[in-house]
Order: sequence, then C-alpha cells, then structure tokens
Amino acid sequence: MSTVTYSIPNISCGHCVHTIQSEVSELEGVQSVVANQEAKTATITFDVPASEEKIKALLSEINYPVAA
Ligand SMILES: [Cu+2]
Repeated sequence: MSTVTYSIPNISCGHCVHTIQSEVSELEGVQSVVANQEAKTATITFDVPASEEKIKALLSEINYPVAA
C-alpha cells in the first residue's frame, strides 16, 4: 500500500474536489482519495493494480494534471 500526495494546481472549488475524489476512487486498487481545495492537493492511498502512472494519467484525462 502506498500513499502519495500530489499537487494539482487546477483545483479551484469544491466541485473540483468532488470530481477528483469520485473519479480517482473508481480506479481499481485505489483505497482512498482526499482532495484539499485550499492546499490544491490530493492524497491518494492505493495498491496494485493501481499505480502512480495510472493515477497521473487519469488525473490528466479529467483535466487535473499533477504539477511537474
Ligand atoms: Cu472547481
């Protein structure tokens, strides 16, 4: 099990937080997603078959790319 916090500059309101939490938690292997509007971060706990690569790809797809 891994927990990673990503910086996501596009988070601007509670809707963003909701979208990220609901979309990322659909990914198989993701245990929890906590997005923070003020910090513009998402803390994601996951295990295989999820991976950082898959999570970042999904976040880009839904227009919340992780900061480089
Ligand atoms: Cu928003």
